[in-house]
Amino acid sequence: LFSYRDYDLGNSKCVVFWGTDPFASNRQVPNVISKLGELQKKGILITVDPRLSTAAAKSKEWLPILPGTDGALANAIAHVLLTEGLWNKDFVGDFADGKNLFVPGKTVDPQTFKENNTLGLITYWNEEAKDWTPERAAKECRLDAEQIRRVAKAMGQAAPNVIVWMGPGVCMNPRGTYTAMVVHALNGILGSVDNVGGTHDPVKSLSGKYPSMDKYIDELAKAHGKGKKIDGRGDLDMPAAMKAKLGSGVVTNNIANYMLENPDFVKVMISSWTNTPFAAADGKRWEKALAKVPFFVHMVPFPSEMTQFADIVLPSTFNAAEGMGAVTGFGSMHAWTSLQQPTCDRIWDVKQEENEVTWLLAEKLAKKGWPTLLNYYSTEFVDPETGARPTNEKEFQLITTKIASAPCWLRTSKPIPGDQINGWEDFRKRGMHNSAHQVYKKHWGGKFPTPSGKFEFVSGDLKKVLEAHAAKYNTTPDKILDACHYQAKGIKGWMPHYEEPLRHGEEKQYPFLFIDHKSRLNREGRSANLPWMQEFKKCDAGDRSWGDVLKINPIDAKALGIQDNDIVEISSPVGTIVTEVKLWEGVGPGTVAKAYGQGHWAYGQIAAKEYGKTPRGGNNNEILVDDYDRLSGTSCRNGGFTRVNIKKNSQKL
Ligand SMILES: Nc1nc2c(c(=O)[nH]1)N[C@H]1C(S)=C(S)[C@@H](COP(=O)(O)OP(=O)(O)OC[C@H]3O[C@@H](n4cnc5c(=O)[nH]c(N)nc54)[C@H](O)[C@@H]3O)O[C@H]1N2
Ligand SMILES: Nc1nc2c(c(=O)[nH]1)N[C@H]1C(S)=C(S)[C@@H](COP(=O)(O)OP(=O)(O)OC[C@H]3O[C@@H](n4cnc5c(=O)[nH]c(N)nc54)[C@H](O)[C@@H]3O)O[C@H]1N2
Ligand SMILES: [Mo]
Repeated sequence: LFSYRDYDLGNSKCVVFWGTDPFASNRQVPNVISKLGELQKKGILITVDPRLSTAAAKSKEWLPILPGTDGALANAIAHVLLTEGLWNKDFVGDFADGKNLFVPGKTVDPQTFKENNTLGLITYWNEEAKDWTPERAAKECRLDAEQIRRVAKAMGQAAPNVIVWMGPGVCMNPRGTYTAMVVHALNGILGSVDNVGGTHDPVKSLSGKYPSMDKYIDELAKAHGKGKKIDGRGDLDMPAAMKAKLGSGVVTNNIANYMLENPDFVKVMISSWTNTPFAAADGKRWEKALAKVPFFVHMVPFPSEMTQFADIVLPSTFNAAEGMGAVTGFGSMHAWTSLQQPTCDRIWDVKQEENEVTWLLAEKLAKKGWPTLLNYYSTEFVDPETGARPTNEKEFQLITTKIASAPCWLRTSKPIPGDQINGWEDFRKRGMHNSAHQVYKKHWGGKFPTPSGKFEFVSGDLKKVLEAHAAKYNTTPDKILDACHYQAKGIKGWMPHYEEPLRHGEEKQYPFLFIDHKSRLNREGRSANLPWMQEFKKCDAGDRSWGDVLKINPIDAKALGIQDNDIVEISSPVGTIVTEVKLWEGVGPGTVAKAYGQGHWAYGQIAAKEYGKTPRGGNNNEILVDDYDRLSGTSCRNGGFTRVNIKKNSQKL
């Protein structure tokens, strides 16, 4: 659940884009665009998004859901699939005598149903889905019951060649774990898990392991390595149980909170490729926290907001053109390892942070009388091809890259799965290794990575995690759930169910739900300093070039006396930004949407109107509240978890 999945788009008859817009963001935009024509011809596209996204514009059905209510819709779709007998019998199983006993509002005796690859379907029906009629969900989600029924039937008819593509719009909110479970449960009911034209646990890419550093770590470091982490993971109110392991999720945005509460704790901080004051929700906290760090080193190719707080800037390679390393990824039913290699000579004296700066730091430490790190690097790291050991940062960069990619190109007695590559020089020329094609039904027949080996509607791992966490704090799973702001009690704590959305801000004071979305031509918080990005900003549906607009429904605009191009203040419980307005029917009344990416105050001459002073547009992260889905440790940005107030402003931008 807690990772990206892969999708067999080429064989699908129905794709549901749910809280994701892969024609504009996500991992393989050109690939998804290239499949659009075929998908429209062969099947049906459905989008669940409170905003008219690119996917919504290209889909046959758009369900403009009220933010954060996705769990109710998923329950209703499950309800229709089960009552209409549209579940996939092959994957799920069937009633012993073949007669469908799923009747709205009626419980089913578990003895009467024989499950194949799933566990707990009847519990999910009895505890949850039986009461979620399309009419009930339509009210909760502000949708049309007939549309819900129609969409559910279309999904059921295409099963098992269906994809329910669940994205951050579903899960990146304070109760996202359970919403994610209900939405993904549909893939189970439809039998699309691991199936042709369905959704997949991605293939693993080939990568090599760095040598163990165990021998080089002294007792003190070992003990401290196991100590409390300042991001709060593993705390009572932050299980952060990624991959069902307690305290394994990294809760980056929460670090600022610890730093503010313990201002003398962090003495030295070194950071690469980050811009938390801009990119993290309620980023102002980061500005305050960073200002107090006695010694902060930022390793970046150009200055950003975060760099304004640095004591030293170590100019780094611009990795796409100057760096070297092995990068892994997946998509289109394959995984790959690609070799990032320099495409030009370095103009300035810059270093790659991970495999050059680390070596140079080790050398300096050795000169000061601490040789351990350098010993580790120069003894244990061996070129898998030549057997050479590194003697400087350049050689270290090459050898670490070769170790990390060796399984792709190093010929041994065992065959290499996927692309056949003959040694390092061949790999260097090709630049990448592709895995073999994904295997279908790889977890069917008891091989799911769950305690039962089945696709679990009632999760054994989540139960274990909650019980272990409760035991650690001498309390009960119910109390843990409460401390983490979930509504679940008892068995609901480890099964898919609907939770009312948690929203920050009083409705009276902040009447609008804020919808944050990515910008087509952005890379996260970067890109805003490119003139062409500004020139083509209008590629984001509803947006304007060189601008930053708040998109508001004309009905709301009229009530507020707001017209197109007016300037408004958008306020939330944590901050206020000022932008232009666009009247747009791509958002429903009571909700407003704005792309993330503008509002830089220190990011070059173009991104900011006046460097260091006046931003161009407003940064969404100045109004988004800092909160988490605490079971996973995920930070929130979707689901309408932040309420805002809109006020007309007489100033001109
Ligand atoms: N409101 C809102 N906030 C979001 C998101 C959203 O959708 N909405 N998306 C979130 C997501 S998914 C992510 S992943 C995070 C990303 O957040 P961050 O990881 O903080 O990423 P960026 O904002 O892109 O900032 C990266 C910084 O690295 C530097 N940099 C650029 N290229 C290089 C390079 O080649 N080498 C080095 N060393 N440095 C470089 C630049 O100074 C740049 O400012 O943002 C999150 N923030
Ligand atoms: N163009 C572009 N592509 C990118 C990036 C980028 O910055 N720009 N960043 C890359 C990175 S680091 C990441 S993590 C991926 C992320 O890519 P995805 O995983 O696809 O996620 P997002 O683009 O954040 O999409 C979130 C969607 O959820 C919708 N949404 C908001 N609230 C709700 C809700 O309550 N319910 C529903 N159903 N939907 C809701 C938003 O309108 C938006 O369409 O993209 C990557 N690709
Ligand atoms: Mo991301």
